[in-house]
Amino acid sequence: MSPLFAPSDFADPGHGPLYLQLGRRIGEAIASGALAPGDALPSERELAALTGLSRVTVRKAVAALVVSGQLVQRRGSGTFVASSVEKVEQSLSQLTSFSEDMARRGRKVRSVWLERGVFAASPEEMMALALAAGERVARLDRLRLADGAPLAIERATLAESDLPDPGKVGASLYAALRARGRRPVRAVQRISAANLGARDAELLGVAAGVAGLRIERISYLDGGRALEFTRSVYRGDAYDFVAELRLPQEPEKSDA
Ligand code: 16G
Repeated sequence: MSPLFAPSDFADPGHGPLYLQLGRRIGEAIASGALAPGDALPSERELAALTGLSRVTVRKAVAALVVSGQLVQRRGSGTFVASSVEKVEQSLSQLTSFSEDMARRGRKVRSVWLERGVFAASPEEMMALALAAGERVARLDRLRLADGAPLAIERATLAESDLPDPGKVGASLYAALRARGRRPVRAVQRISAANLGARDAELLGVAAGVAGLRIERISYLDGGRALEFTRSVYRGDAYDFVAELRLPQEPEKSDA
């Protein structure tokens, strides 16, 4: 890797501040594949020695690439080239599950359970699911991966009466609900921008503070009752949500 960081070209002030020159060189190495996703970057001290630049300059260059999402820092183990993910184009007009969406694309789903159990409902959960006082809820928090790449963290809540034993849910929540005769038929989804906090970013394999999408879904049963309240954080670089828009129907003009 060392020829990438040979000191010779860094002295030319015509190429802008030194930290930008180094950042550019690392960015180019990632773009050309000379540095592959998951590769470890030399330590700050090693980079300074290889390039002849000061550690302050090296630190500034690395920090800028972490903020732009090209590098990730893992506490205690160093700095790595961020894993690139294939973008998922997701329609906003179909009520589908993560498992169905990925199966349709031929991608292999895996989930890591972060929390699963029955708890007292929070005021927000009570409101969203229109629960009676004292009703308990099943919570299922998962990190969701496709072909090994973490894409989203989903935190689902349902009334305990709709899902008394969350421990029995297997790979798909919607499959488990269907098996209980509770299939959501309609959902309202709210999407907003979010900068990822440290814990969510670490789970998703990106730098803290990078852009993500916060999604809230309330899904309803045939009859109109709210069934599922899910708060998710999606990787901003992994998803394109697509909505089809049509002209509103003009009211018919009468000749009178
Ligand atoms: C989707 C839904 C989520 C639902 C999950 C079920 C969004 C933003 N979220 O990811 O609300 O709980 O599917 O997936 O679309 P599963 O059946 O694979 O567990």
